[in-house]
Amino acid sequence: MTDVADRARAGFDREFGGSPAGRWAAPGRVNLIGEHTDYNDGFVLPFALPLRTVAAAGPQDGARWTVWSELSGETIEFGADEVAEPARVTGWGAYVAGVVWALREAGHDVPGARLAIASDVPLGAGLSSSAALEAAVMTALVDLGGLDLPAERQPRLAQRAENHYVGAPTGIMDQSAAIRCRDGHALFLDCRSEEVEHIPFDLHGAGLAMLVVDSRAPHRHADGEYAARRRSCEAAAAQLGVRALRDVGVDQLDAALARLDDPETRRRARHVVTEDQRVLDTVALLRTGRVREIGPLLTASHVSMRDDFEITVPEIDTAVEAALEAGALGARMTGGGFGGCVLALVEADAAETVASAVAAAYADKGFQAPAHVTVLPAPGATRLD
Ligand code: GAF
Repeated sequence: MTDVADRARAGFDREFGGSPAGRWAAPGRVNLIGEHTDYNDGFVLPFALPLRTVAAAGPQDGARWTVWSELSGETIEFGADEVAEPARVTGWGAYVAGVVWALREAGHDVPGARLAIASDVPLGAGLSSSAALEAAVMTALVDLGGLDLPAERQPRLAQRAENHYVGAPTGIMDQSAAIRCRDGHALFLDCRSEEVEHIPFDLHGAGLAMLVVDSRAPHRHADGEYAARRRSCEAAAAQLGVRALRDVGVDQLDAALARLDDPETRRRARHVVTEDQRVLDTVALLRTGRVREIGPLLTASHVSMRDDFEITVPEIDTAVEAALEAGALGARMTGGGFGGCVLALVEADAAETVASAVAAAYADKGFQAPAHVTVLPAPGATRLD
């Protein structure tokens, strides 16, 4: 397949004629650690993937947007009416229309545009293809229109597009990763203040590799379960009289849990509070270059997601167990759960052995064969030309 940026340009030329004014790329992400902490005002540590979505864009008169996507092969068109209120555009176009809606809601004079979208970020694998699309479109429109919207304020608007236009109650992690990540670094984000610190994450220098295994597990009611987890966390915070679970420290955890009478709510709260601490511990190790030592934190995060937050599925648990048995230093599911990908931190020369062990464990259980790739932290959204 040709390069994704070339495909976006070719799509623009074929659909609209001529050259785009520019091309903007935004990546998919994996989350190193800090799962379901973002909507609890907590901490996350994602990094960008080398897999990207590219928008080739050019101006169009008036408040009109025409968008071609290579994934569906369709061209859709919408105007001011469709972005006056949420959910008027549906399907993949909702992510694009949602960005226009959120920008306009925030008072920006969004330029009419033609956009051709191509992507290497697989859909449905939990690698945030939707945030990559939102970020590519947002950065394109901001630049085309010369809008006064610095990168640090863009994730909140992209999240609003997803929450209110598309209707998915996600946190701010994925949009932040797509927009704010840096090459070679993980993004340590405080989801309350939106302050970031770029944490060097030199896998290569440590003789390590990050294996990403696509579990290929069918998503089982992921949307409803995600919303239910969010409600449990909000209920726990309300019962504890705090703004969000972020305000409960691990040293206060036992006392806090004793005040929650529902066992399920207790488990959900314990995951979030301990997960925030695991992010802080991971950051502390990475700040001093102790990459190898983060493995047990990754595995502890998985156990917490499996037993307390209850968002893993058999394929995912099988992949984690097989990776650890084959010598991974740590392994965990990454992303919202109920499918998606597993991360395994491995010695650089052991990646293929670990991947084969996961594939063998899958075959034993009769699961659909997994896919795998090794990745290094890549840059966030950028203008290509
Ligand atoms: C999904 C959501 F989009 C994120 O906001 C985050 O909550 C994640 O699940 C879980 O950590 O990717």
